[in-house]
Amino acid sequence: MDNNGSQKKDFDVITVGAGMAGLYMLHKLRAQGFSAIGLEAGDDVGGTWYWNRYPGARCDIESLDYSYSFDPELEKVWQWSERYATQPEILRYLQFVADRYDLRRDIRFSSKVERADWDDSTSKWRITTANGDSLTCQYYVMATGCLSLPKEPDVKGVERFTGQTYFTNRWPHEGVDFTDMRVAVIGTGSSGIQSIPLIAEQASQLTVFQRTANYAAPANNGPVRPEHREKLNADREAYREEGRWSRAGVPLPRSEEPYSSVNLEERQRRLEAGFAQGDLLTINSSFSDLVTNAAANESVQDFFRDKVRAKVTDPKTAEDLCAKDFPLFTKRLCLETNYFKTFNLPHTKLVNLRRTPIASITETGIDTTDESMEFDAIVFATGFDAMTGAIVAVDIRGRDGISLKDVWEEGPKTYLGLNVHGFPNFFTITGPGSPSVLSNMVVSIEQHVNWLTAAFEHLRKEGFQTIEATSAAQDGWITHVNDFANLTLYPVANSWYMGANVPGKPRVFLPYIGGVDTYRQACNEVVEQDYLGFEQCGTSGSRCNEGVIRFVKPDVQMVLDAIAGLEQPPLDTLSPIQAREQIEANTANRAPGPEVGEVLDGSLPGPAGSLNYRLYRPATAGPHPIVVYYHGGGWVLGHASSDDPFCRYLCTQANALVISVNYRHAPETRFPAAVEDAFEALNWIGNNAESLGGAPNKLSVAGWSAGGNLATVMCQLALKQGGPNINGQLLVCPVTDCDFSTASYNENAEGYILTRNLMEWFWNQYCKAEDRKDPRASPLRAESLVDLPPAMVVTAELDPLRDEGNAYAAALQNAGVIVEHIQAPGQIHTSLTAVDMVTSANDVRQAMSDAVRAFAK
Ligand code: NA7
Repeated sequence: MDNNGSQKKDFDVITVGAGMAGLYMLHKLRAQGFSAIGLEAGDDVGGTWYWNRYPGARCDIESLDYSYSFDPELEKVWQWSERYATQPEILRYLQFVADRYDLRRDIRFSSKVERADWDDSTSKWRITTANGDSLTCQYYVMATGCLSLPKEPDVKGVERFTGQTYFTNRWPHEGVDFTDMRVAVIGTGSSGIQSIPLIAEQASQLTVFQRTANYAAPANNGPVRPEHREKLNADREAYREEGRWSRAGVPLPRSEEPYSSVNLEERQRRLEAGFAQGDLLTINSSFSDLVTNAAANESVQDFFRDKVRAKVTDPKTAEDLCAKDFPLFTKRLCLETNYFKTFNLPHTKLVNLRRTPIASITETGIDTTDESMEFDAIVFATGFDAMTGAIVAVDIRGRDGISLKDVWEEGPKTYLGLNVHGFPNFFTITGPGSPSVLSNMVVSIEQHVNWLTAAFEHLRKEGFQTIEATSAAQDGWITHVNDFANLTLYPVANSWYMGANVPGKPRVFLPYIGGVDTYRQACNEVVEQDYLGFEQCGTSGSRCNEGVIRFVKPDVQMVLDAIAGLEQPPLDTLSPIQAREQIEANTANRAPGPEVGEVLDGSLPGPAGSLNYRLYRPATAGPHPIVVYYHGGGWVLGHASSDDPFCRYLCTQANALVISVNYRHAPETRFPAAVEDAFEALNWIGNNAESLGGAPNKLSVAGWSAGGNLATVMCQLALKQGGPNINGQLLVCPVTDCDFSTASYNENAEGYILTRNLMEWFWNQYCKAEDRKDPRASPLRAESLVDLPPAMVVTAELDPLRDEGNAYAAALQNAGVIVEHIQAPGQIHTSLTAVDMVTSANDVRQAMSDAVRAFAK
C-alpha cells in the first residue's frame, strides 16, 4: 500500500530522513513486512547529497566503496563515472535507488519532524511534524545523518550584509554564477576546500577567510581506478565482507608497525606512496600509531606542511595555509583538487583570521581588524552542528516526558550509538557512540539498519513490544567509547568530532574510534547474549540480560589479543625453567620505560649468598627517599630488573631512589627463603641508606604481585622483629592469601594472563600446603595489622587476586592504618605496571607515584 499520501496514521516504524540511511531502512522494513514510513524535510530523497550542492561537492571515500552493498544486482546496474563522484552523481544514484525499489511511495516529503513523545500506556511514539501531521509508531528511528544541521554562522554582523549570501550546506538548487563577482568564502574545512577552486574559476576576486588551516591530501580524482574495480569484481562478496570487518569500512591493508620501527627512508617511501594514492586512509594505515603517538604524528605533519610549501608560491601565504594547530587526522583530513594552487592565482587572496580576525560583517563586505573589504557575495562554508545537532533539533520526550536534549546536556549518552536509556524503541542510525563519521558511512549505515531490523524481527517473534538500554549497559558503553578516544590524540583538537566547533556545545568525543570491525563484533555479541544490556518487555513479561559489553580497557584488550596471537603454551604447563625463558623472550621488546638519572647494578649480602639489586637514581639532586622494590613473578619468575619499566617510572615520577632487590626463587628454594632474603636486603639498605645516596629515615617498600606479598610481609616483620622504620607500603595487585575460593578467582579464572591455574602453579612451586597459612606467606592472616605503615593498595578488576588485595586494604583500614585503596576498573593483573603500553592505567600509576612521594613527607 502507498503510505505517502494515504491517511494511515499508525506504523510499526517511522524513520526520519530519506538519505542513505533512511532509504535502506525503508527497503529492509518493507522486505520484512513491517509497516513503515519515512518523513523527510526536503522535497526529494538524498539527505546530505540533496542539501550540499555547492560547487565541487564530492564524496571523500571512493565511490566504489561509498555505495550500497545490500543488493549485488544494484552494483551491476549502477556504474560510477569517477573515483570520487560529484554530488549530482551521488544524488542521481540515490534517486535511482529510490526508483528501483519504489521507495518514494513510503516517504512523505516536506515533512519536518518537530516533536516525538513516548506514550508508556500504549508503548508507542507520537511523532508530530511542522505541517501538523500527528502519527504514531512502535519504533521511532532517526536516520537524520551526522552532518545535516548547519552550524549557525557565528560571525558578528552577519545579518547586515546586503549582497548575496550562500551556505555550502544549503546551496540553491539552480546553482550560482559568480562570474565577475567579488566573493568571500568563510571556512576552510572540506566544503571550503572543495568549493574554493571552482568559485575562483568564476569570480573576479576571491578572498578566503581562514581561521584554522587544514591538512589536505591530493584527491587525484579521475575515472574509477581499474585495479579497484577489478578487485571488487573478482569476488564482490569477499570484498564487501572485508570492508565490513575493516577498521574504517574500506578494505585496506593495515600496518602493525609503529612509525619509529622503520627507518627514515622507508617512512618517506610510505608517506609518498600514501600521498600519491590520494585518499583519506592510506597514510594513516601505513603505520600503527599515527593517531596515538604525538611524536610520530608531528613528523607526518611536517611532511604535509612541506607539500603545501612546495605548491604555494608566496611563502607567507604558504605558511598560513600550513596546518599547525592540531594533530594530523584529529580533524577529518581533506581531499583537495587544485586547492593550494588556487592561492597562486592573482585574483585570490587568503586572510588569516588568527592574525586579523573579522571585526564585523558590514552592509557591503567584511571588516577585519586590519582592513575593510567589499564583496558581492559571501559564502559560508562554516560546517555543522555535527552528530547530535539534528537529533536534538527534534523535541524528543522519552519515559515520563524526559527530554533527550536535557539528558544529553553534558554530551550524548547512548548504548552502542543506537539507543538511549529512558527512550524505549527509539533509535539513531550512525548515532554518537558508533563509528559513523570515522568510517565509510555506507558500511556503518548498512550495519545499523541490518542490526535494527533483525532486532525488530526478534522482538516480534518473541512477543516483546519494547526494547530499551539499561543505564548500566549505557554507562559501560560510554566509558568504553571515552577510553578508546583517550588512547588517541583526537581529544586535543578543537574539532567537530569533539563538538568544539559549536559555541557552548559540551566537549565530548562523539564517534566511536575503536573501528568498524571492533564495533560490529560488539553489536553481534550483544545479540548473541540475548540483547545484553537491553530490557525487552511485552504483555507477558520482560527479559533482561543485564551487563556491560566491553569492560576490559581497550589497550588492555590489545595486549591480550597480542599475547593470544603468540599462541604460546600456558606457563603452568611448562617447567619453571621453560616458563622463565618464555617470559624473558616476551618481555625482550617491551616499552623500556622512562629515562632515569642513573641505573646501577650491584649486590648485597643475603642470608645464603649475595643478592643482586638494580638501583634507579633520579636525575635530580639527592639525597632521595628510598623505595625498596620487590619484583613480581609468582616467587618463581623474574629478577632485579624484570620490572624495569615500572621501577623507572616510580623513580622519575616519585623522585625516589628505587632499589629493586632480587630474592631466591622457587622451586629451587622454597618458602621462607624469599622472605628471608627480602628482609635481609631491607635491613642492609636501611643500614646503608646514606652511602647509597638515600635520605635517612625516608624508606618505603613497594612490590607488585608476589613482590607485593613480600613488601607487605616486610612491613609486618620490620615491626615485629625490629627492622628499619618504613614510611609506607605500595602494594600493587599483591598476593595476600592462599585462598582460591574468592569471587575474583572464579570470575577471572581464565583469559587475563594471570589465570587461576597459573596462580595455583606458583603456590605449588613456592610453598608447601602446610606452610601457606603462615602470615609470612599469607599476610592477610596476620594476628594484627595495627601500627603498620601507611599503605596504598591497588587492585585490578579483572585479576584473580583482586579480592584478596581488597580484603587486605580493608583489614589494614580496620586496624587503623592509613590506606589509600584504588580498585582499577577494566585492568588486569599485569597491566598496572605495563608502563607506556597500557596508557589507560596512567592515572592509577600517577596516584601510585603520588603516594610514594607522600610516604616520604
Ligand atoms: P567543517 O569541517 O566544520 O569546516 C568549517 C570551517 O568553517 C572551518 O574551517 C572552521 O574554522 C570555519 N568556521 C566555522 N565558524 C567560523 C567562524 N565563525 N569564523 C571563521 N571561520 C569559521 O565543515 P565542512 O562543511 O567543511 O565539512 C564537514 C564535513 O563534511 C567534512 O569533515 C567531511 O566529512 C564532509 P575552525 O576550524 O572552526 O577554526
